[in-house]
Amino acid sequence: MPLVSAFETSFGRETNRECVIIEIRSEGLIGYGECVAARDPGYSYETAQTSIHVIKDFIFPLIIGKDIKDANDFQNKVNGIRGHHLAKAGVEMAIWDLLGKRENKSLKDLFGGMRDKVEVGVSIGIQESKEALVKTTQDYVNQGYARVKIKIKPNRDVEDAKAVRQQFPNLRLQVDANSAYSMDDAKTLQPLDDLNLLLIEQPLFEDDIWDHHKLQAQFKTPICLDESIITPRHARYAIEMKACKIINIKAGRLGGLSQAIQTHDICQENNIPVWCGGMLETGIGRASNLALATLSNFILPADVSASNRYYKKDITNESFVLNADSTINVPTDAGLGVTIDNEALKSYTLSTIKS
Ligand code: OSB
Ligand code: MG
Repeated sequence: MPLVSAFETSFGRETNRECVIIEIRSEGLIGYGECVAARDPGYSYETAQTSIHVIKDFIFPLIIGKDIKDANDFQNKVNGIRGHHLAKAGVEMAIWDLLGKRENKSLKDLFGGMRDKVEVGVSIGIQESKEALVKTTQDYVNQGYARVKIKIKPNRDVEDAKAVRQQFPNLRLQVDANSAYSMDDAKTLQPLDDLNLLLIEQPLFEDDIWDHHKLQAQFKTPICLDESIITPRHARYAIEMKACKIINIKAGRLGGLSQAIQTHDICQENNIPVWCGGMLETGIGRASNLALATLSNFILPADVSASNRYYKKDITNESFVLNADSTINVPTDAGLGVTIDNEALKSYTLSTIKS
């Protein structure tokens, strides 16, 4: 699916998104899920192709024709498959959609969510120049986004952030390094500490927690972990090690919505605020993110922007729009609460695999 604008991070540049959509049929109902793996192993070691392999050859054989009570039952069945959280989460999403449709309840209600709209922000990729970044930021601020995240990488960090801060003194602003720094070059980030940022997301290695602890001790700005938190246990480790003050929750990275909810709860018990991350999802994954972000400890704005920030034509009939108060409404229909635009889906489809 062609992105409306290319999305550049410290690990690469995406202009088209390869999406894996999962459809599960059960009891006369159809459930949809989205696996958020990308074409390339940049954010995660998983790719669209590895997720197809793992889902088809390992996950589906464990669940097809079996009675699955709920998401926990699903997690128990796939417990023997190590890693591959993005693949598992895509399938779990489809199961939640089915559960909601069977109970005639929205995911928000199944989760016990407490809001009907979610405060959101926009994630801006690395731009050609800091001038271009300021202009892009202005465009999104004009559209009504009240919180902006900018992607940074070495040599495109402090000056970029300063330029945006100078132009927008009161904007809620945060940065995301996607693991681009080592402890040595993280010293160059110190001036970020004076820019009144909401948080600095994942500066160090994707599998690190301990060095983030050391870095957090040197910053008054909260460090937020994304890539490093791959299970609820990792959230506990990070909290016990004081490696961060905020956690970004993505159901994909954590292996499913059930695991995302557990992580949310652990953070809440420890007074660590969370927010919902995004993976440039289609309308399917976006609906899932919005439902998740209705839980009470999702305190900071979500990386869930309006549909038109990502795709000209999405694969759901519903599109998500930004309200004047920088929120997006949470779907209320059963399950994910979205329907598939089959024509759009067909037009984008590269291959279909049936099990
Ligand atoms: O690190 O949060 C990230 C997109 C792809 C991979 C990693 C990340 C992101 C985003 C996009 O920041 C957020 C969005 O979906 O709007
Ligand atoms: Mg991130």
